[in-house]
Amino acid sequence: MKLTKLLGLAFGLALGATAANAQVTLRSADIHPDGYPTVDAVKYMGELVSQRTNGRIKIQVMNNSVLGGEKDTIEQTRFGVIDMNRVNAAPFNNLVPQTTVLGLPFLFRSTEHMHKVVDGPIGDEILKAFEPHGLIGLAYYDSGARSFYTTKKPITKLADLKGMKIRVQQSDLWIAMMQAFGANPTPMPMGEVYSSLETGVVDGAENNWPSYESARHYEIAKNYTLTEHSLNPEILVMSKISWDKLTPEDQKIFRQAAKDSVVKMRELWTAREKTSEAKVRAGGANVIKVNKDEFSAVMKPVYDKFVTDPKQKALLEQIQAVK
Ligand code: BDP
Repeated sequence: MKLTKLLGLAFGLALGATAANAQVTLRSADIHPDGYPTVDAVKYMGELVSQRTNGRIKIQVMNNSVLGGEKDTIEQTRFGVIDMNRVNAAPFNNLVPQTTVLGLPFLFRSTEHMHKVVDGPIGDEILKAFEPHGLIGLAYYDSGARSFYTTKKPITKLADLKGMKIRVQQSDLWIAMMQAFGANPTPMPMGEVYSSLETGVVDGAENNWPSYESARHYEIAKNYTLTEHSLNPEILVMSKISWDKLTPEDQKIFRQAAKDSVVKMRELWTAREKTSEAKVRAGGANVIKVNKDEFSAVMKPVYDKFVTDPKQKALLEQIQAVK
């Protein structure tokens, strides 16, 4: 063998060795502040990945919307600018229509029902549907029940929503849902909601206890009406571009660590729902109970609009059949 060839071989080996031992840090986006359960769950996943790859791969959670609103970070994740992203299911609806069923109003009977669906074959099928769109679906995280909150007029019955300007997530499903409730939907990213409530651009919004609290919306929108109209989960995804750079062994480690982080997330979530509720009540929130049947009774147009093709119908029926 010629010396140059030998040298080349040695160089190649050295490169290979460095590549295998090299440290990689993957960036994961989240809009929530420090200490929010989704942020801590992905950090926990990062610890597991780091342990299981002997420190070769780390995950850095870039939260607090530093990488942008959810719609924008989803695009950046598809193009590999961001490696991972924890986003609510809603901003995925227009891109991955299979996610739409998860947000349908009054669909899940309970958190247990939702868990059974996302933990089983239906959940897997929906996660697989991300791949043609440049994303790898890794896990579902809890997001509790979403309820309305308003700055001025409290919602005590369905008729109160008539004509109210309500902020929604950027999803056609959510726009249609608000219209069916009789409200005037205003889609915008979460980061703009506080000032929109403050300046009267919107009369209200809707979210779970922890977001209502952590985004400090309860300070300006004091009426929290327990409609609990959706249990739409959070979804953790990875850029397919970043995914394809992992070895099959590392991909397995990622899948397992994501799965393990779900267990952690559920513990964190249950605790946080309680502390957030206590905090907003202590902060003077006016918590209102309503007759939920009155609200669910007007949701048929939403189902008619979004559960149209046979595949969506089958998916919905499977979800409803889960005991
Ligand atoms: C929160 C979700 C977050 C969404 C936010 C919203 O955790 O991903 O961005 O709602 O309403 O519950 O935009």
